Amino acid sequence: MSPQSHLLEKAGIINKTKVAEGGKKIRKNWSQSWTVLHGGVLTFHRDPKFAPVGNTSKTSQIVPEFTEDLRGASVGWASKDKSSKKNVLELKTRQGCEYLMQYDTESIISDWLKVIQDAIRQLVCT
Ligand code: I3S
Repeated sequence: MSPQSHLLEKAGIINKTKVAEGGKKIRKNWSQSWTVLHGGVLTFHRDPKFAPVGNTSKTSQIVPEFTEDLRGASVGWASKDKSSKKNVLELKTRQGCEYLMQYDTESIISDWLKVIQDAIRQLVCT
C-alpha cells in the first residue's frame, strides 16, 4: 500500500474554471469537468462535449485537463466578488494556480469542500 492510499477519494461532475496560473491571473473559461480526488491529487478532466470530432471512443474522451497536487493548497468558499455564480469554491495551490469550482446544488459542492479540506489536512500529516 502506498503511504497515500488511505486518503479520501471522490469523483463527480462540477463546473470549474482556472483563474490564475503561476501566480498570474488568467481569463475565466467555465466548463463542466469530471473531477477526481485521489491520493491527494485533484484532476479536472476535459468536457467530453469538446472532444475532437470523429473521436468516438468514450474512454479516450475522458482526458485530464488539469492535475493539481493538493499538498500545501487551500480551499474555501469564494467571496462574492470572485463570481456571480452561487456555491463557488476557491482552490489555491502551492504552485500558484487558482481555480473556482461551482455547482448549483449546494450539498454537492459542500461535499467537495469537505473532502478537499480533509485531503489537504491529511497531506500535512504524511
Ligand atoms: O469575473 P468576470 O470576469 O466578470 O467573469 C465572467 C467573464 O469571464 C465572462 O466571460 P467573458 O468576459 O469572456 O464574456 C464569463 O462568461 C462569466 O461566466 C464570468 O463570470 P462568472 O461570474 O460567471 O464567474
